[in-house]
Amino acid sequence: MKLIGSYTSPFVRKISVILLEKGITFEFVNEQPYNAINGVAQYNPLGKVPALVTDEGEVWYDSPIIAQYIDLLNAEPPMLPAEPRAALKIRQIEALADGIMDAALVSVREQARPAAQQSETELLRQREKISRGLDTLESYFSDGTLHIDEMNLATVAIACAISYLNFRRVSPGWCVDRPQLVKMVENLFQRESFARTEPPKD
Ligand SMILES: N[C@@H](CCC(=O)N[C@@H](CS)C(=O)NCC(=O)O)C(=O)O
Repeated sequence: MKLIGSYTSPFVRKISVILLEKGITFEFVNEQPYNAINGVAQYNPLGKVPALVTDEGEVWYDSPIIAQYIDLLNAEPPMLPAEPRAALKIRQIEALADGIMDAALVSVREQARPAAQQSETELLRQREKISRGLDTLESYFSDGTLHIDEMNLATVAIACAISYLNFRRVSPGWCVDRPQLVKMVENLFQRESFARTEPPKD
């Protein structure tokens, strides 16, 4: 199976981590979706990574669908609970973590524009999404929805989102007053799957 992606994308990292944790062999095809010329659209008409190509030639996108496809392969450990409603909750938290990645990505793209064209209002809007999202994630540890020593689709997605905030220096104070999030991601960052997928330094 082939994973089409870039080494800096948090969405791609989520999928790489899941494949590594499950011991599923894959070939990484490095594509830069923001380059003027790139090969991503032949896999995903939206021109976004990740895309997954199976050995049978079937193509899956976007990252939540790829994660669900991988879980159907029944390789251990499962990333979703067996009970459908509990699984739906984990997938909702994955969506929240993905939304934080989206907001961080928009911020990074906005800040890459010439200073005179950047919108402070837009940057603030994105920062607020990230902040509200992180507060909600912290509350899931306080109310027992998530546990700091747990690895599932939600916690992997959260760790990838937070690692991207660190990598791009978006919301650098994210860890203030969110002690359980800090502990959870520190646990996951120690795993080989995270060490092997660390984004390259610019
Ligand atoms: N919802 C998508 C988001 C993927 C995404 O935004 N990927 C970025 C890289 S981090 C991308 O390929 N952007 C290219 C573009 O927007 O044209 C997913 O979960 O896979």
